[in-house]
Amino acid sequence: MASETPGHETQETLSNLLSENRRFAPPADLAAGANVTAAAYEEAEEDRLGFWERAAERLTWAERWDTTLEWNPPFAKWFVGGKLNVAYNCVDRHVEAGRGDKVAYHWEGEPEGDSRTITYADLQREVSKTANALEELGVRKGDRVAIYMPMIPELPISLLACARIGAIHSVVFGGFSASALKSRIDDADAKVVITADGGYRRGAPSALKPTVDEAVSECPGVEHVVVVRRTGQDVATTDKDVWWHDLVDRQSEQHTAVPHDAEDPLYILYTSGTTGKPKGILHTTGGYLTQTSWTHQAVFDLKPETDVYWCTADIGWVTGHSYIVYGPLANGATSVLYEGTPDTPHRGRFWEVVQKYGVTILYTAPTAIRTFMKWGDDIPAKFDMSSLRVLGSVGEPINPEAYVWYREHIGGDRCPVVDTWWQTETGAIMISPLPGVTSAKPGAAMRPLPGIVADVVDDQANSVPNGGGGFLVVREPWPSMLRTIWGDDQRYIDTYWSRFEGMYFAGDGAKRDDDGDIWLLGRVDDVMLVSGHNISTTEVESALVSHPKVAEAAVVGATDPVTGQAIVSFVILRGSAEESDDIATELRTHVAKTLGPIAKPRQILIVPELPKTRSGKIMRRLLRDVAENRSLGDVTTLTDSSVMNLISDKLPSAKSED
Ligand code: 6R9
Repeated sequence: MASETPGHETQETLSNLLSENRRFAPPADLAAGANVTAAAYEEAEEDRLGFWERAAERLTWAERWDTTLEWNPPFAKWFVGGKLNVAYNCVDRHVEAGRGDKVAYHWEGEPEGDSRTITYADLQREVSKTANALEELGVRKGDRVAIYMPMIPELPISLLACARIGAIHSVVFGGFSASALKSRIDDADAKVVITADGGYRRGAPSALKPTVDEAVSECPGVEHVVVVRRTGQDVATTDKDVWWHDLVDRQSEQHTAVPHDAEDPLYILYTSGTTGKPKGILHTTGGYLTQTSWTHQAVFDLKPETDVYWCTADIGWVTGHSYIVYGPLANGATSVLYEGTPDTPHRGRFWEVVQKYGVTILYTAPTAIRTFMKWGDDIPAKFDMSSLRVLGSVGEPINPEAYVWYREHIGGDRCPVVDTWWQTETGAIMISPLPGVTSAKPGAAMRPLPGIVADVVDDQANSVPNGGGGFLVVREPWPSMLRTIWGDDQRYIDTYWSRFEGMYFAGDGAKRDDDGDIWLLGRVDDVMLVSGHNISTTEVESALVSHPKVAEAAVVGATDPVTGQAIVSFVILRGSAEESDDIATELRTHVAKTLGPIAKPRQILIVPELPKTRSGKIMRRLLRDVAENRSLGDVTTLTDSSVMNLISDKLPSAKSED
């Protein structure tokens, strides 16, 4: 029994309130021809390192490694002594194998009709030219290159050109401010920046270059700025600028890809974390490519000859690095690369793209799925999406209701949905169903992938029994793990390896259900302490989203004189639902019935939007400020800071009952 005293130490680490009985078995034909079967779990169990060695053998190595893993906790080296070139593995080897005419990317610009087809042979030419161009600018192995671009083909080409010469790329999402860009350029000490005049965003050209100029004016270490002409808008130029077309177009199409060490750095990607200065997550070469490519063909059952794969993330996020660029290209996949947003020029744009290219595998985020639910079932129903066969989700816990909607309205009730848990830090998928093996439960990430040793522990670092909740940890090193935080080993140790002795602490809460399957419960910083019970935001949000009138919900704990913290909910209604006086009561009763009275929200606020980061994660910290009537904290990573005004305006009408 948990203590009833607010703020007091409790027995239970995290409550397990939600129960879910639906299960979806893999489709028989998919299971029969699946790339990975249940045997993989046993193989990895018997010989974990041997399992990863076989995964690494899917790549082409110039020199084989001599030691699979060197583990000086918490510093790992994988495939020590091995040499390979990532760009060669992603591009050249497919051309050499006679697949040069195969499409690598169907690129779709935001303006309708603006598209390009890029084959593996095209990619080889473009990457080679770009590698030559960077070398002409003086970029050498180990140098850092900052990349700040829209979702155009030159973006993956730039990543691969850096990888080819062994320069370390640092992609900064094209929506970030000049100061965010400057601090990232500074931290990595980048000498070249690659950007564009602008990109298309919601139907209009949106400038990027002025932001770069502002940032670079305070970064004396930057020697050159390479600018792609995308929108053709007027741009001011500086003496560091060179147009991509002037520089790259005249380069030779030949470039020798020299092999790099398996542990040479591949890239830095900054994650903001909850507080303080962004962390430069460092990924290296051999282990990263091994795990991204293995997971990509396992989790999505990719058949490179026939599948058309589309990950809707931005390459500015890790999902784009691992599952638009490195994983799919290493596997010789054909992918869709889309520049724009889901509602431009209309709300059926994604489904139109699925229909146009015959997309078979779709990988998107819960925030997008809940938005589509809100817009209504009739929109996807207008398109032919019978080509789809596997659906994926990433970025946040997917509420069971959103999962079931995705399965039914996008997947036509025939496609398995894989809920993939991982992080910038993990580099690749860690916990996920396998579409040909797992009987998946809506809302559960299910089991660690073969070769991954993840666990849920209590605050004493003991594994929780089935039915218990706690902290998600990883007990053994994995090939694509971050190697450190760029320039700050101590912060790496403190952030990830100090909470629990000898374990990687992910910062997420999780539970193990009665079958031992894993459910993610949100960031532990967001957990609410109500009358001595630790309640996850995810479970209350999922209960709200299971009400037919609710499209999206975010909950936070606000200080309460009686219960320590009380649950305050922010709710977006579905397109068809009317806001009525009784709705708050109806929803509070619904949550109490679904999860028990302890989880009943004190307040329900109906809002038009929720504050989200640019990768679509809900920023509960800002909602806590609203719920506790504080002035707002840092809003710079919000997609749209005006949503906070819309939400604050709702506060006086907040309904508090009982
Ligand atoms: C890939 C990515 C990582 C955080 C992670 C967790 C949340 C991601 C999830 C999920 C529940 C999933 N997260 N996938 N939570 N279920 N399937 O998103 O990386 O941007 O670094 O975020 O996202 O909280 O810790 P990143």
